[in-house]
This record gives sequence, C-alpha cells and structure tokens, in this order.
Amino acid sequence: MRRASTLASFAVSKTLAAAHGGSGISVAVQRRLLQSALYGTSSGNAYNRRRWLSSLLGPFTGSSTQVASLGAAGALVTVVAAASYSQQVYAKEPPPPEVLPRDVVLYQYEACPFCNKVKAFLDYFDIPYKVVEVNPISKKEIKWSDYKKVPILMVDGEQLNDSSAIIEKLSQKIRLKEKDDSAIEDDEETKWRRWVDNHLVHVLSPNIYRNTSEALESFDYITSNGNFGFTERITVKYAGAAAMYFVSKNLKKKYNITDERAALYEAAETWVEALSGREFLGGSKPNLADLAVFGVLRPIRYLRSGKDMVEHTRIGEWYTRMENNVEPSSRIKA
Ligand SMILES: N[C@@H](CCC(=O)N[C@@H](CS)C(=O)NCC(=O)O)C(=O)O
Repeated sequence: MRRASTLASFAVSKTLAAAHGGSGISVAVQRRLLQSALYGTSSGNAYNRRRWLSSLLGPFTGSSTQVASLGAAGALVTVVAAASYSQQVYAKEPPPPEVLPRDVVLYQYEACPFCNKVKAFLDYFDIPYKVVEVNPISKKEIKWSDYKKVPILMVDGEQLNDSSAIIEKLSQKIRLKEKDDSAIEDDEETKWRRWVDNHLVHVLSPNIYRNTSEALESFDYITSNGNFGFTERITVKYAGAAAMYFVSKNLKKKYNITDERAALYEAAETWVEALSGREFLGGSKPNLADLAVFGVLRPIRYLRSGKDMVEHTRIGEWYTRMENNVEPSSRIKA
C-alpha cells in the first residue's frame, strides 16, 4: 500500500512538474509542493502525511406577522395575520453582548471537517467571524504561525489551535461552561465529542475517496471551494483524487474498516441511537456534541456518500433540524 501511495504521489508529481514546466521550479521543489498539496506537510511522519487530504476533506423559518389596514364601508378594519411557514421554529443562542468576542478570524480550508466543526459552533452561537481561506500548498496565509494545521482561530488577537481546544476555549469565553473540567469529564456530551474526534472523522475519508468517481467528486468540491491557483486547481483535482483513492485504502486498514459504507451507516445509526428519541443530544436544543457531529458531516452531506448516508439511515431528520438551527451562517462576507 505504501508502494501504491508512493506511485500515486510520483504520478501526481509528474503532473505538477509538467504544469510548472518552464516556471523555474526544480523537480525536487515541485515534489515538495506536491507532498504539501497532498499530505499537508513536507516533513511530517507518514501518518501525518496521509492525514492531510483525508482531513481536507469542509431558512430560518420564523413566523411573519403582517399588519394590514383595510377600509370597508367607512370603517377601518385592522387585520393581524400571523403566518408560520414551518412546523418548527428554531432559535440560535447568541451570547450576551458583554462576552461576545469583537474580532474573530478563522484560518481554514473550506472542506476541512475540523474547520467545519468550529464554524458550526460560531454559526450556532451567532458569533460573527471573518474567514481566511488558506492555500494548502503554500500555506502562505499562516506563514506567521508555528502551528501549521487548520483550523486556527484568532479571537481578539489570541491564537487558538485545534478544533476541540478552540471550542473548549470559546465555550469558556462566552460562559457556556460554568462547570469545572472534572465534572464534565464523563458526561454524555464529552463522550460523544470524543467519539467524533476518535471515530467519526476516520470513517469519512475512506467513503469520499472510495472509488475513482467519488474521489473526483470530492476533489471537485475541494478545489472549487478552496484557495487554489488556476493550475493548482486542475492538477490537484485529478492528481489528488488519484492519490487519495490509494491512500484511503491504507486508512481503511489503519482504522480496521472493511466496508466503508457500512461503517458510515453504522456510525450514523449509532448517533441516532445516542439521541434516544430526543430532538438533539442536548434535548430541545443542540449541545456541543450535536454541533461536532453536524460540523464534520457538513462537508460530505451533499456528496454521494452523504446522500447515501441520509438515504440508508435514520440520521436525515436530525441533520435537517441541525441545518435549521445552525444556518444562516454568522460569517462576515469579505
Ligand atoms: N486535531 C486537529 C486536526 C486538524 C487537521 O488535521 N487539519 C488538517 C486539515 S482538515 C490540516 O491542517 N492538515 C495539514 C497538515 O497536517 O499539515 C483539529 O481538530 O483541529
């Protein structure tokens, strides 16, 4: 398998070399760029290298009240009509203004599940944030940072790294968490947040790259939504899809997955079971585990694998409830 991924990487580096032909970049540098493009690091260990692409892969219905004044036979009749366009009205949970951070900037890859986990949190708690889309090859947007992964969140000048740590810190900042750490260590929410990081995210890559057409679909999504130059977009799309097809086979072995779709469906059903008939794990409103599951599933939801998951499991209703709660985004458009 190592050989397969090396071959794929070699094939991709040839493609990049051709694409950069005449640009004055040496083959060795091109290959380093390629390593970064495909594995997110040029110097990390094999596990980290494999993780990059695997992890790259990221209406409010209120009631409207209308007041109409109508004149009839000399009399003024006022009609107040309340129209509800949906069965269920959801609400976000904005923090009190005194704890709302003033300047929040997310460094991210649009299709990265960890970044989407952070976005689900920011969106649900209605915390306005700017986004800097990082180029996964040059990473020039995070050159200033020692930590080279995304998400990175700058909160009023303070750098926060790692999706779970970011969410933990933000929860404290907006005073969501009053309990001390030992009290939450074993609670249901913590247990399922860990399940997302330790299990659910590992099931995603083998699914979205499981065959050539799904790998291409995924890379079309990644390259259309990410920060890539024109040539990078084309080369990364095809070369990346080819490489990740092989790498995902390795990931299956690493995480003991035999049938990736069965594993995805099983994870979705496990989550539905955890809900035990509740609207959300948090009861009538989402908690951090709901937001984490939703966040990492968001980039795959409308890919073939996500559609299959909704079609073949009972997760769809919960997912739609989450969409209704988390959207619209609080992202500040540049
Ligand atoms: N545990 C980290 C994982 C972050 C991570 O692996 N991010 C990927 C993108 S989805 C990354 O930046 N990879 C680049 C690299 O490994 O160099 C988190 O939860 O934020």
